[in-house]
Amino acid sequence: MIKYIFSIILCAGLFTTTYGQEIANAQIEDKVKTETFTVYGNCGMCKKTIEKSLKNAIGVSEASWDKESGEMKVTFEAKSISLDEIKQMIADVGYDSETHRAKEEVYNMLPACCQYQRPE
Ligand SMILES: [Cu+2]
Repeated sequence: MIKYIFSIILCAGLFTTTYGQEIANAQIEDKVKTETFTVYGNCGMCKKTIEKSLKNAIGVSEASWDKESGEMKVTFEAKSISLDEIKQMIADVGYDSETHRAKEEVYNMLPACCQYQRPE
């Protein structure tokens, strides 16, 4: 009888662990995000600079900027990098977003053709 009860407990324990693991895995997958936001810029050269700024960013698997719409699309792992950090990396190479502004001196170092109209 004791053996019987023990095996039931063991089974329940095993089930809970497997189930818990599955939930954990699903949560990790959930954390691969794709976010879209505006980055101000002008031309194809801006595109290169903006996209290159995230090339070596750990956790970023895809980054593309559209020069017509100014739309930046980034796919990243939320456990490795935050949207905030991503926007900061873009600002660090001279490009503004709605929430992160590039430093004046970095902006001024952009080639003349890339000196886009900055948002207020
Ligand atoms: Cu440009």
